[in-house]
Amino acid sequence: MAFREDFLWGGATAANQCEGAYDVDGRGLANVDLAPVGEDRAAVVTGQRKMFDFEDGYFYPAKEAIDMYHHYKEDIALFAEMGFKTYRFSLAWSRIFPKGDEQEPNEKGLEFYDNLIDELLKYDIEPLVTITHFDIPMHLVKEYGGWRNRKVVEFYENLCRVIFNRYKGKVKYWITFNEINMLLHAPFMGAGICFEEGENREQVLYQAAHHELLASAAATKIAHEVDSENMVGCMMASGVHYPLTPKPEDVWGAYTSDRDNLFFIDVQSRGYYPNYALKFFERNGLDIKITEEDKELLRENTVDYITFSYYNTRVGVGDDSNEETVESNLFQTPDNPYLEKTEWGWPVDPLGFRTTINSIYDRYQKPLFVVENGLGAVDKPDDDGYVADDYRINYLADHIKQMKDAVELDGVEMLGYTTWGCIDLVSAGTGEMKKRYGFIYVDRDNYGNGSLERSKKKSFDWYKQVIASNGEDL
Ligand code: BGP
Repeated sequence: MAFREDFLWGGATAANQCEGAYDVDGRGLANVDLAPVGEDRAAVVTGQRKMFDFEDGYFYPAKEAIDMYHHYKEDIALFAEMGFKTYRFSLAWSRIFPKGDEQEPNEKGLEFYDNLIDELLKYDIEPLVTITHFDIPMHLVKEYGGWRNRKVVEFYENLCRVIFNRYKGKVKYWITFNEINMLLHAPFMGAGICFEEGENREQVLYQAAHHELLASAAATKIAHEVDSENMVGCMMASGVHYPLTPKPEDVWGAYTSDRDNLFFIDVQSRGYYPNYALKFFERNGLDIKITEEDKELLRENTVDYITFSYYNTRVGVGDDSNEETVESNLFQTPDNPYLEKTEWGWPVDPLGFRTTINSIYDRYQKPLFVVENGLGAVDKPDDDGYVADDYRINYLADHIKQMKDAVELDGVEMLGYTTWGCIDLVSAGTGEMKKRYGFIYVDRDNYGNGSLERSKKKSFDWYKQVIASNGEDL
């Protein structure tokens, strides 16, 4: 058997993409509520277009999403039926601290997570909790400038103290920031940052990055103090870069692009800023405020395990290249003609998954946990409402095979695997509902029409069998 007996099979979601109920039970407004579906979304999530309140003429999908807030029992029952060993979800910060800077949390918001966690435990499903998945209370964005402000580290610590104490003995696996490296690509979504005219973007971004790294180390410290059983992980959007050609400049370009992605994990896993980053700051005249105490905090509080999302690989080129790029998952990358693409133009690369897993494991030698992988596709229910999603089954089977090789043939230590969007939800990149990842179909369209009824797709039974056979029966 390739996978360990207690391998954690399951699925993953994020609060703002599924919960809805954006203003229920005292929840405050969050950055992610304000990302509309459609063309302007990209400008908003990247911080180029300020949207600090709902505006007419836009549809904001996170407001209701798939209303998991009111459907969680039904949804968890379906996860249990598939045999989930774990379920990865995130806490909406603004449910717990509606403004972010209060002293006392919102009891009603916490109650929702109490119930959700108890419901999971009822079925022996291990909660895997992302503390922040692209969300920050809007009050912290408006009043403090989001993660550019060091004060936000304290507010995040307050949040951590509350949840680690409250869920002590119930939740063991934590993730501090979803895809922390996305801060560089989608600053508003990743860190509540909008740019002012003429600002030095890199200065702002790397200072905010330092604050998130500090907050992550502080969270790790608090988690271990509250309960030594706690396991705290970091999380990156992964995918190795292949050189466009064997030309040394392209190879170097691919190498450094990988390193740009790994920068955050380097700090979280090793506990210090790598020299290449310090040199980069120096060369570009960036003045990143890092105190001696900060260095100590980072050094003493490295993560216990490493998690990542994997959707595709990318292509790296030399600085001198004029190669055209295409957009894929908010990254700009030259096309890889050897790979098939999804309906949204994302390359499909199962072997690249094995390469990526190995490259991360080689570098850190810590247990890995794949917490996102999956295929975003348009599903067409037949007359009976059934979705025969063989394309999704094939995609996942091909990727799981490669993960299996990484474990069985390469000896990578792997804790678990959660597919992204185990139930259909709102897409982070586009805000669309029609970009579906789930084993469970949700009747809802891009603009909020539909009954919200849940139904099993073909992949539901397939994944059930994968879990029951511990990954043998693909
Ligand atoms: C990751 C995010 C998720 C998720 C996924 C799929 O970057 O962590 O939140 O949505 O990508 O992306 P998309 O929803 O754009 O298809």
